[in-house]
Amino acid sequence: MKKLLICMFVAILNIDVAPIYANDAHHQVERSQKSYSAKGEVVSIDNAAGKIKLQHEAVSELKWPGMTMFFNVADKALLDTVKTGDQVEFEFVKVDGSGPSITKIKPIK
Ligand SMILES: [Cu+2]
Repeated sequence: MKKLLICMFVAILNIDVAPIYANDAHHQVERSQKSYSAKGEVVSIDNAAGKIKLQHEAVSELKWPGMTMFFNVADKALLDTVKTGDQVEFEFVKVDGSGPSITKIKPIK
């Protein structure tokens, strides 16, 4: 019984660690915000600014119509995985004050 209690205690501790991590600036976006997925086409890529312009389909969860717009990327390395003209599927989070930020993107084959 004592062992079981310790296990439960450890489990609770682990849960408590997550929010602390979420306050870390680098992990805040991924861990504390809902991400949305959509498909679109790469219109242009701005490596220097870490932005990508996508013509995306409607995102019903956000009540967004299809449109062409810039997205930030969580990691500039993501921009090397796609090129202008690619059909892509991507995931993004909404970041207060700085617009949507892509966390995953890949060409549709
Ligand atoms: Cu849009």
